[in-house]
Amino acid sequence: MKLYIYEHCPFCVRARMIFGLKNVPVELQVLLSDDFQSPERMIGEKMAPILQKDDGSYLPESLDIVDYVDNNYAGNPILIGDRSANIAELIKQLQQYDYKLVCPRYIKLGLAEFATQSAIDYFVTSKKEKMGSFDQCMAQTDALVAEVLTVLNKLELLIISPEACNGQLSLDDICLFPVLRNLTCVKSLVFSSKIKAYIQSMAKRSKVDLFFSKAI
Ligand SMILES: N[C@@H](CCC(=O)N[C@@H](CS)C(=O)NCC(=O)O)C(=O)O
Repeated sequence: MKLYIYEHCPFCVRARMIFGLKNVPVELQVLLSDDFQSPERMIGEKMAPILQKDDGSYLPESLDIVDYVDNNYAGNPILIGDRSANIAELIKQLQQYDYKLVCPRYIKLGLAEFATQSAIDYFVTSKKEKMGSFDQCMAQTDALVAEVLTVLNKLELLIISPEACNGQLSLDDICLFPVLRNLTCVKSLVFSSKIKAYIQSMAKRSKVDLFFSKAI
């Protein structure tokens, strides 16, 4: 199977996780951020992730990909834990910081989807309407980090184990880890040891890289 992704995309990380967690081999192919043609040819719109199945057909939508792999590969499903409404609420709150805190950093991390200037230009222009200039967002880092920390303090109380936030792997891990992983590109954001342990354990088991070493 082949998975088309953007490295920065939290939805793509969801799809990558299930392959890592179940040890199912997959070829990763990073799309350029301004490549409309490839995704439109595969699924009729510009959107990632896209899974190309073994039969050559294409499956979009991160949670559909997770469900497909979990139910059809490498034995019994592993995402069998209950979900938590409290975790879901905190994920929603953390997702709001993807724009102002994390997007301006993505283009500086050397990610494959931003390998060309036109790919960077497309990304910056497409986000401008929702978030203003990237430089203005970077200047708000301290205030945004303080806000994120208040959410992370609540999350800390809910994480039961570094192996699975609710104690047993569930879709909450598939939705929570990608959001935390992307926050690892914010240099001044210091995670508590409990949350850091969760991030590092999930990264290892999912085989998804973190951004700590290139954080800005
Ligand atoms: N509901 C979709 C959302 C995927 C999504 O929003 N992907 C973004 C990247 S983070 C995308 O491809 N946006 C189009 C673009 O970048 O132009 C899923 O879960 O797969």
